[in-house]
Amino acid sequence: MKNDKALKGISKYLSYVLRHHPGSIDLVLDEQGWADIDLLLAKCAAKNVLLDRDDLAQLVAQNDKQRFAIDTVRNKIRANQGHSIRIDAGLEPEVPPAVLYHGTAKRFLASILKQGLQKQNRLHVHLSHEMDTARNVGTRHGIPVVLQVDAATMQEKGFIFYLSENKVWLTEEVPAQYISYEG
Ligand code: HQG
Repeated sequence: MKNDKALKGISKYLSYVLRHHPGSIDLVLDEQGWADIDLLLAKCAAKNVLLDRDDLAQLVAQNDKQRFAIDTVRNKIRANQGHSIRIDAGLEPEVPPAVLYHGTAKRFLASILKQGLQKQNRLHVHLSHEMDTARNVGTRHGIPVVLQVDAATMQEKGFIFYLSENKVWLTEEVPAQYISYEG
């Protein structure tokens, strides 16, 4: 069993590898973003990152945001969302709540209100059902601002929303006319 601090380190490392840079440890993901667990552990070991299957099981079970999933036969692991590399997570369109939130930093506000929310390096714009979650995401970037997204109207107009396994709402972009904020 690893302690919380060690698990957080592993979570960050595996987020980096499984969402953005599998090539950094010479790993190849399949089209759905899955990594073979034995291969992943061997490649991590080659970089002196020592993990075993129990660590991964603990990580999946205890991760605060359910960032990772292990397949039913326990051979493969993947990140649930947040990728910059192109993978097909097999997400089906879902009807979003009428309002979704996006947390960002104050310094991005002018640009966002002009250009809308862009997915930047990731595959999607990330939105959340809860304002508090959005505020925490914003804090990662600086002084937080929570934007309100009129998801109901977007959906009516044909924008597609997905819900990741760990309950993050995802969409391609949010044009500025659907964004509002207080303050
Ligand atoms: C901003 C975490 C200027 C956008 C979280 C954000 C999330 C613009 C930043 C997940 C812009 C991109 C993703 C525009 C968007 N002009 N800035 N037109 N459009 N931005 O990290 O949503 O802990 O790629 O507001 O919980 O912050 O890693 O996206 O500030 O779900 O599991 O560009 O990462 O999950 O930043 O975070 P990011 P995000 P984990």
